[in-house]
Amino acid sequence: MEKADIGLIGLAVMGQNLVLNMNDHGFTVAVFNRTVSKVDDFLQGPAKGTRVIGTHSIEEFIATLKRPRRVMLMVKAGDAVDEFIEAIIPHLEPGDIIIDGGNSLYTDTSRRCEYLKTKKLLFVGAGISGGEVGARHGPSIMPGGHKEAWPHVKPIFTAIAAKVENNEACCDWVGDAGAGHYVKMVHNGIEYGDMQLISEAYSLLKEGLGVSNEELASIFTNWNKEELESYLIEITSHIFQVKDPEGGFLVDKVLDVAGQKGTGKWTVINALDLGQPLTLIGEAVFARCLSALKDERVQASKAYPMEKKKVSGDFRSFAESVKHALYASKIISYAQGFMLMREASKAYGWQINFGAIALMWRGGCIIRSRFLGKIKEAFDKDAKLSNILLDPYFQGEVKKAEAGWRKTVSEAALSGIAAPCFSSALAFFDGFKCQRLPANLLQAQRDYFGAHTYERIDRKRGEFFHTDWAGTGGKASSSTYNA
Ligand code: 2AM
Repeated sequence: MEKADIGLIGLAVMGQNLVLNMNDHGFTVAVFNRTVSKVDDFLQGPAKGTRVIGTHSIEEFIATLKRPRRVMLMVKAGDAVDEFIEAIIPHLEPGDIIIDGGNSLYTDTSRRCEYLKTKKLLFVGAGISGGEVGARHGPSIMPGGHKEAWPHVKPIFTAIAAKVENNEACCDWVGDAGAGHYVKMVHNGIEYGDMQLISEAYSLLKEGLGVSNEELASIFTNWNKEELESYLIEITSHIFQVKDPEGGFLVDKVLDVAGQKGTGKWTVINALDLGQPLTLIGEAVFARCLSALKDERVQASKAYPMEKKKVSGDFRSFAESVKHALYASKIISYAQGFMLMREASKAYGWQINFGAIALMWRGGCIIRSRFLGKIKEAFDKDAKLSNILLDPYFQGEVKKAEAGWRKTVSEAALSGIAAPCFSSALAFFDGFKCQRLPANLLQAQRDYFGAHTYERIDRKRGEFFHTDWAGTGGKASSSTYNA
């Protein structure tokens, strides 16, 4: 009997589509599922006429695999992954490989890596993005874990992944332990930021300038031919054109309450844990939270009525400014995202390959864009690049967009249109490029009430001083406060 190149457990849509994608690329795949009847449904349905091998027990499944055995799990994140790992371990031999392609939390992946090492098995946690269509025709795949497994997984993953210029696959080794699933989580966080930025541009054009849906579609179509070219800009231009069968445009009928499944939140929690200023994604998560307070917002809009004030300046030049604000803010968001991943790589000892991340996100996934090609180029030029904002190309881009960005943020403030991500991106930029922040005063306050000490600009770093500020002229007594 023909042996399978890889086995896949979990025949929900993502699993099925990955199997069909592997089959298209010449790999023989064995499949198994907890509810065994789904194996036959799959073989008689979507997999009919393919070389896919259906199996009806774990024993039969494992027996069909070539060695080293490659077992990919596409099951629900959480306990189901651990349960299947336990179920297959007794049937595996040292050097066999388990791949988790589900939406696992990176900390679980790191834990499983350590555990499976004790069993002499190799483990790969692969973040997979692109949804059902991506899985079928070319997803972005972000694998991490035990690097010894990579040569055995690489031919399959690079064959089925999305391809960009020069037929480069949107899949490369990310780093050790939970790095693959971590990078997928940050991808989702960045997606939150990109979507909110687009929504702020929409709001300023619509509320501030009174642009119609037809004009919005045309503006976004044009933006999609330039540096902002991306999947999200493209689908946005389509959304503006869709009519409601009951009349008018569908986008105008959609309730302004955004849901979330939590990956943005987890990214921001991790940024707080690592002390990284991931302000833009933070604002994007909070913007969704604010949108959910619909009833309170309706009440508050009556308490604070505001005369609708159009932004100043002509249509064309303001639309151009908004484009610049969107582009510059996007650069800030990615700079912050890469700062976070750099810190995670250091803190968790993961050896993350940053150029590879830009390549993996370049195609196949929701945030795919021309822009990520430029980030890839920046890391190709300088693999040790400390910050995207210090790359000469992006410096030039930010400088070109800066005036329009500032104009947009000030017009938003003057006309009372919320633009939290545009504004916080600018605040971050101004802080990041500021040689001397007012943190001297803040640290003085900390020393005043809490004797937290301070360093001096005229002494070497690491030397700490404390002053009895009240005793040297300050009026309030430090003993009054006990913060
Ligand atoms: P099922 O078809 O038997 O429900 C996505 O939900 C995939 O994960 C499906 O293949 C599903 O199997 C599987 N799955 C969900 N929960 C599971 C569990 N607790 N144990 C094993 N497989 C599970």
